[in-house]
Amino acid sequence: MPATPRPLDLVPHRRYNPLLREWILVSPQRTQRPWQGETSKSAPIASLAYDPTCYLCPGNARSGGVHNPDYKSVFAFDNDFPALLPDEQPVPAPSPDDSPLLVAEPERGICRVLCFHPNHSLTLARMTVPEIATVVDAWAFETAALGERPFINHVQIFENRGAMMGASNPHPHCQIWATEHIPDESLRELAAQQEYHAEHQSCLLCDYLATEVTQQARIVVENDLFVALVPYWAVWPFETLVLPRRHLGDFTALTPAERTALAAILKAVTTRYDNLFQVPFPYCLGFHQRPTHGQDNGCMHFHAHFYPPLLRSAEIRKFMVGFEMFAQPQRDLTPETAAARLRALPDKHYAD
Ligand code: H2U
Ligand code: ZN
Repeated sequence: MPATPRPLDLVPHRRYNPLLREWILVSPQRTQRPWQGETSKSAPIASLAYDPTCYLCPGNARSGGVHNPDYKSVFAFDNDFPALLPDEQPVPAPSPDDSPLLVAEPERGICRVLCFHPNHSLTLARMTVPEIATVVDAWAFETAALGERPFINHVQIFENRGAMMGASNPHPHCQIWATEHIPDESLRELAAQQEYHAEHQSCLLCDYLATEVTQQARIVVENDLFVALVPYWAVWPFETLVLPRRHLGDFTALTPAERTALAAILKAVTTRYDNLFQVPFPYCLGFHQRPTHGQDNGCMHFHAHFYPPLLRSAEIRKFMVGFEMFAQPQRDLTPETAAARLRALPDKHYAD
């Protein structure tokens, strides 16, 4: 006789990620022991508003010698060490004896850096909503300006926050890489959304959001225009997905009210992250937008992913090793538990 099914928070199971079309293994029985909340000490918040040695602070010389202006809000510049160049860099044609398995092709692009604020010690969590809204405006401006370039097809905006995530500098900033080709991760999400639309005549993320808003179990924080949730298929322990309630494709489509609402959600999520272990929480934040020349036929639902590595304290992080490297992602903490813990945290930053 088949055993009576037990709830998903008790049994090992796998969950499907319909955006990337891959599975994730969830092993909640490994967290059955009561949470003893390893007490990490509160980390000091950086207090230096201006660092004379910082490459990104107003007025300072960058490593290539160029001086930053004495900027008062946001400041964007072409990366001095760009991963891509805007001019065609021809690659050698294959020779007759080359294997068809050795494939290379040229790739053009433009890399930019955007400083969020002149104050070296701030983070998104500790900026005001109007200040973050100015950053959202800059993301929209950069997306539009880069997207107008005929050879640019995709604009990837991302923030590496914290040394643990490889940020080279604590000054609040992000990177923008605009590329000729749509990168694989975006392409996979786009293909999934296009195929879902063809099959259901509706948007994958609109349908998903409706389910999450009904169930509430994985919602972290919501306002009138945006929702932040731990996705059903989250890989990172406290991963979140930020979705506009309205179906729209990129930063440029956001109304002024949506820009403010996005700023408020980003502040609410990053504040809860910092409050979780009472440390400046490391993460990678990335936005997925539609390709710049409308190659998505309107199927792409703009969104942001937060991928934070911390698991149990300021020091104990999740590593993507072993089974994750060789087989598939795995987690112990259920997305529902992660969402409940984030949801229960105060809106007020622990350092304020
Ligand atoms: P990360 O912290 O995510 O590494 O971003 C910082 C970027 O700033 C990095 O790509 C660039 C680096 O190339 N940079 C400059 O363009 N000029 C500088 O003087 C320092 C850093
Ligand atoms: Zn600085």
